[in-house]
Amino acid sequence: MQIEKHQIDELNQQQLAKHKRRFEFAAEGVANIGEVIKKLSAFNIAIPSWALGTGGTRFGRFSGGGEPRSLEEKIEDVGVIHALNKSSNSISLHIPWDIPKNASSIKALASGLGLHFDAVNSNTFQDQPGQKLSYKFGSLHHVDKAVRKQAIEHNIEVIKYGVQLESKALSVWLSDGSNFPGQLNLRQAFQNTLESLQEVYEALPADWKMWIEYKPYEPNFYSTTIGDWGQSYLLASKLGNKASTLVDLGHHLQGTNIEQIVSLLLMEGKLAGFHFNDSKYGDDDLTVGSINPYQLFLIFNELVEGMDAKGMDHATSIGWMIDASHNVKDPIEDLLQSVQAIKIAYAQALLIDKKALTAAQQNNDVAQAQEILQQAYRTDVRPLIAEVALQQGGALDPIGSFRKLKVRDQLIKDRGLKTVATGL
Ligand code: RM4
Ligand code: MN
Ligand code: MN
Repeated sequence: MQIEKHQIDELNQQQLAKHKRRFEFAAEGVANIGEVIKKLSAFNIAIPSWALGTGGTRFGRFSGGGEPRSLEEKIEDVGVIHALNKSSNSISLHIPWDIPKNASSIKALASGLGLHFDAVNSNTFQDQPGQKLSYKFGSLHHVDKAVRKQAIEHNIEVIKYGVQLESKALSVWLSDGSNFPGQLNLRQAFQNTLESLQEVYEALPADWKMWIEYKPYEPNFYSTTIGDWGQSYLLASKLGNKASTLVDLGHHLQGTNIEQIVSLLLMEGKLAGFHFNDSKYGDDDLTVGSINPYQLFLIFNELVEGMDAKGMDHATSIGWMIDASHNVKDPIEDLLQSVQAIKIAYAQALLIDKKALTAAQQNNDVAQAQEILQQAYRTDVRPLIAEVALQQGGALDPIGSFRKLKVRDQLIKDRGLKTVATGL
C-alpha cells in the first residue's frame, strides 16, 4: 500500500488557508525562522522494524489488524509514515526478527520509497529455534566461552546483513545480568562483556560505529551488566573511537536527570544517539512526548546547545531513532505521534534565546533562565512543523490524513484482520 502524492496534496489543499494564517502568526514571533525551517527540514527519525506490529505484554497481545507480515510490508509501512511526515526516511532492523533474505530487492524497495537503513540491532536476549547454546544466563558476559563465542558470531553476522543494506552502525543491547545476589561475579561479567565486544568491534568495517545501549533492570532484576551510562561509557572508551553510548529514554530509573547524561556524553564525543520513547514507570515504551514532553524539550536543549558548541550537524552527527511498541494504538498512528513529538521538542529547543540564557546563567539570574526556557517550551511550534511538511510534500496533518485516507482499512483488506508480526 502506497500513498500517492496527489492524495496528500488534496487533503492539504482543504486546510491550506487555515494553516497559512497559523503559520504567519507563529513565524512572526521567531527571530531565526529561516534557520529553524531549514534545520527541521533536514531532521529525520528512524523507525524500528519491530514497532510496526501491535506490541504486547507478557500477559497478552491484541492485534489491531492489517499488521505487516514480512520485512517488505514493514518497509511499506515506513513508506506510509514517511510519505505523510517526510521525517522518517530510514528503518532500523532487528536481526533475526527481520532478516533481509534478498538484500538487493529489499534495498530497491526501500529506496523507491525514499528510505535507507539505519543501525542494525543484534538479538542475544532470546533463544532462536535451532540455536545450539542457550542465552538463559546471558550472552556476551556468559561464564561459558562457547556461549560468548556464539553471541559474538551472531553480532558479526548482523554486521554482515547491515553491510549488504548499507547500514553504518551496529546497535547492541544485552539483557545480560543476574537475578539474585551471588549469581554472578560482577567484575568477571563486565570483563567478559568487554572482551566479547572487542571481538565484535574488530569485525566492524572502517566506516561503521558500535552503539552500546544500557538499561538498569528487566529482564534481570538484581544486576544488569551494562546497567547505566557509566558502564556503557566505560566499555565504549575502552573499545575505541567507533564505539559510543546509546541513550534509550526508557532505560533510566525514575527521576534520573537524562539531559545531564546526554550533555556530558555529547561533550565527550561518546553520544551515539537515541532510542526515543516515553515512560511513567520503567521501560514502558510509550509514545514519545505522551508523559513528559518537558523532559524531552530539556534533552533537546542540551543537544542543540552542545552540538552547536562543537559545530556538529544536527541531522547527521548522531543517531535519531524511536524504540517504542504499543499495545492499544494503531502502530502507524503511534509512530506518527512520536515523530511529531520529537520534532516539536527539537523546534522548541531551536527557539531558545541562547544569548539571553547564557547571560542569565552568568549572572546567576535563576528566574530569568527559567523564563527563557519556558518561553520557548510554551510556544506552539506546530504550525512550523506543518509548514516544513508542506514544503516537503508531506501532510499538514499526518494522523488526520492517515485516517481520512483510510490507510488502515486498506491494510486490513490487503493483509487480513488477524496477522502476527515478528518481534516483541
Ligand atoms: C530492549 C531495548 C532494545 C531493543 C529491545 C527490543 O528493551 O530497548 O533497544 O532492541 O528492547
Ligand atoms: Mn532501546
Ligand atoms: Mn527498551
